[in-house]
Amino acid sequence: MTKLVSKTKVWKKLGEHYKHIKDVKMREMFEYDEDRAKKFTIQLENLMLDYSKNRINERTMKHLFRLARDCQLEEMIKAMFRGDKINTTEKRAVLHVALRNRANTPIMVDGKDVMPQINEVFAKMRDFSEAVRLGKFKGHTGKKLTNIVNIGIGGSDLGPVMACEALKKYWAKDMKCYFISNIDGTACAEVLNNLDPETTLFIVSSKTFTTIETMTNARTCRKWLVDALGEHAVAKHFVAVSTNTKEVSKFGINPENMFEFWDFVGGRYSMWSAIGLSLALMVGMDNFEKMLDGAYAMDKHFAETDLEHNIPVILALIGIWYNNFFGIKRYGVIPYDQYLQYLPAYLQQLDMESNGKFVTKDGEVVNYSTGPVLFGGAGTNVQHSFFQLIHQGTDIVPVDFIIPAISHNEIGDHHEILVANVLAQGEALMKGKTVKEAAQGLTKAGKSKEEVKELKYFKSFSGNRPSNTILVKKVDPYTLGMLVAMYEHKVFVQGVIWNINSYDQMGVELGKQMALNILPELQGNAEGVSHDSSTANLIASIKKMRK
Ligand code: G6Q
Repeated sequence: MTKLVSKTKVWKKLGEHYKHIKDVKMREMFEYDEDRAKKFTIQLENLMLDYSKNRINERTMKHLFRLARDCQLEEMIKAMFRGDKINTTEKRAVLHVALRNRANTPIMVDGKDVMPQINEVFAKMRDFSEAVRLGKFKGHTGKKLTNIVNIGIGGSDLGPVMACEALKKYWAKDMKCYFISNIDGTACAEVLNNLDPETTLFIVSSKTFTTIETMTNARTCRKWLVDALGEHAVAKHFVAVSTNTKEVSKFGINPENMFEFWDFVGGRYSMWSAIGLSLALMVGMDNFEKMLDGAYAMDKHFAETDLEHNIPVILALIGIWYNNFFGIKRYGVIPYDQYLQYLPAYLQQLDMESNGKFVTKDGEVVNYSTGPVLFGGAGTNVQHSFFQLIHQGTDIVPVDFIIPAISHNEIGDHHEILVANVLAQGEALMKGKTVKEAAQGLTKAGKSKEEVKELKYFKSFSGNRPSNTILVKKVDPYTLGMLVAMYEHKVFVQGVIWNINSYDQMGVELGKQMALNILPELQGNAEGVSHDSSTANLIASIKKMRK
């Protein structure tokens, strides 16, 4: 039996329903229904989702919940939390939720409870991070380790980068953290230039411990340290986070200084594991655990709340509505909080690597679009760059606005201005400005009749552009945990509906393999690798320029 969701009855119903709603203005829906905001707002503790500024009505949501049920979403949620091997291509459980299973109830994989090993690693992270923070675990020359450098890429980088920045206010005052990810030597050079080897601790974060970028960067950093302090210094300045003990030892890191994680934690879902060691060092294990508590609250909400009141489910279904029925294949995330500036980059990997798939779990090519292009940046900055297109471009771009009610830095009226802006953006996108209103505005501003005629179209806004507003009290560790878990589950729900495996990433492999073929050619000792004429010409030109 085919598992193409596009062949279901409810999919067709949604298609029919789309025809009725596509020309309806949200502005009018708000005018006709005083309770609209109330109806389409949902709150979990200090996180509130207002999804009323979407091109939906109650019927839309009813059909979408039916769609979710028909796709066995409720069963699939249970399967993930139970530890079933829902990563079908790699035959793995998907258990980032076990890392924040604060109730510590057993979760079984292959007949074994995974919780004891998770707790053991957290205890080791606590001991180590406290020892470093208190200056008990010192560098080779007896100095306190105050510079933390995480070496990792993709899922072993983006989470720690994002979370460390998000929780900067909680950093130990005398410590700083740095991230080296790109293979470009500049990434290493620019970090190492500023550091003193005696006070620097490197964390080599790599699930496989074979990733070329990370291992090359790690070797460069190792050499830098050994050149300054000698071979014996490595034990005090290098730790590893990995699943691969053998490779860690080979690199010269004592397995005692290795923090383990497991196959059931996907790279882009791993910031909750020891991959978050840089964060634990910077903010302390208590704060790290508060982040886990927040994620756990969202997990419980996701697993235990009916679909109609379930925040990640609602976000996911609205995304499907735009993607598959309006044909909108892009989506923006705009946090109005400087500390969350790297959240869009983090979510870009989470969403696009998880749901950028064209084959269903059953190996059938889909005939509907799956994951959208996700982009974003911090507000208000983005208002001064790509928001022009979001307001007046020909393409509709649904956005999520994220805003904390309270700032960590209440300086003058900065935060009030920030909040006023995010609210104004949502309202402006929804309402727009008709040509008539634009003309009236110009007349009121004293423009001549000719000027009004000339400018009224340029000054008009079609409106009816959707946004979600996610309001939180403050960006603290708990809230960050809630927010990230919310998006993880949203991605899960969409993957279930599209019937794709959100937990592999085979699409990144082809380019990697081809790079391995090209490398010896650039180094001048290649034999008979054939390329298209463009690639061959580029290789030749690079060699020529270097001469
Ligand atoms: C994430 C991906 C990918 C991965 C990196 C780093 O889900 O699998 O981004 O995290 O390729 O891999 P290693 O941790 O094995 O170095």
